[in-house]
Amino acid sequence: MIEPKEVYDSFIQNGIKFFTGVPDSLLKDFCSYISDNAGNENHVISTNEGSAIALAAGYYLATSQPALVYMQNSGLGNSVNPILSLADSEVYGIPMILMIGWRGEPGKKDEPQHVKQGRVMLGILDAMELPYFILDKDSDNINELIQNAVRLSCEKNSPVALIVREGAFKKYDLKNNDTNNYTLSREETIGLLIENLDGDEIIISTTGKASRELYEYRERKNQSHEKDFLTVGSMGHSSQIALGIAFQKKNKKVYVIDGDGALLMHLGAAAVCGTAAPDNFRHILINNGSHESVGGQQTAGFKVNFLEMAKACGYKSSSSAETRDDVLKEIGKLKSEKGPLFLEIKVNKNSRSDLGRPTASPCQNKEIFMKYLSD
Ligand SMILES: Cc1ncc(C[n+]2csc(CCOP(=O)(O)OP(=O)(O)O)c2C)c(N)n1
Repeated sequence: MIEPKEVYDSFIQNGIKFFTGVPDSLLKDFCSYISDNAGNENHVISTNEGSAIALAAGYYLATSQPALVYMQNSGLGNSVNPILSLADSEVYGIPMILMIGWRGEPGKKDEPQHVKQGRVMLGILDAMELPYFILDKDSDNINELIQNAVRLSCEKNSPVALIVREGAFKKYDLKNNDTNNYTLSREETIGLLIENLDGDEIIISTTGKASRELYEYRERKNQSHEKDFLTVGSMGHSSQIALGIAFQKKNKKVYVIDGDGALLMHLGAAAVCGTAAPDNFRHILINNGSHESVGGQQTAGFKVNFLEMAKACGYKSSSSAETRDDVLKEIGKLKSEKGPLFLEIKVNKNSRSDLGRPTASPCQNKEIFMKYLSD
């Protein structure tokens, strides 16, 4: 396995001194090493992989140095437009290295949302005419490989990808793992919400552990999953899935359980919710200030004033909760007031290490969900 330090040092030696991207569980150890060592000026955790490409482009324009953009392969889609219409050698020709975590590699067991993504990824890179190198736990020529990737990127004035296989990096524990003192965890909050709502609400939950926790809650309570849509992939899009339903099912309250990383990834969606959503729409942001599901890397979640943001976007009301009592009080309002409503619940970064995953497939989830909606 490769030491994150070795890869980081090699990037520095080869002239890559600026790092940005969206964290990935498969690249967790490397992302953590960057977080601890690059310094705030040289490392920006971006909200969206496409924004990270643009940030790397700006860095190059100012310094003539390529930057590194890291992402999970799920994020490749977000980055295709700025790769092809900004960085591509036939447009502005901006060199940069893309480090892409290979979820769903053929032959390896992974969650449904990663399987096709993993199978078609190299084909997508080929179609984009993007050169790539592969890094895995047996790679022993790291410096040479990185040197070649950087050289090629600079020669071709084009992004070049380093595809990282699962298990390539040795473990590295984030040292600057900022904790917070909020009393509730995300899982407790989800339980509290579901337990205290009327029980017939539609719930659209965000990508990562929130959906897994909602699924486990229903299992534990022996409840059906028919009212829940788990956004297992498609990070940042839960609110628009919910909105599409809310327009059509005005007799049902529709709740989005969102994450700060996910909301920030496609923040523009909030403007559509606030200005267009019908009064049955409720947006719950569970804010832990981090991408907890993939390693706890910081987001701008605790620096952004989401209440003002929601107001400015046109939500009828926006409020904040931190404690069990606050949440219970706010649930009362969610039940009685007209939406679109926005509630931010600030939580700690705790989660269970034995958290399970949905045993039903996404298609099974969809079928029972659609049946419930149509009844
Ligand atoms: C487009 C895309 N980029 C990255 C990921 C990897 N990913 C899965 S969950 C997650 C973190 C989500 O953070 P947040 O919404 O704050 O929720 P939390 O995990 O903190 O509950 C990330 C980055 C992804 N699934 N899709």
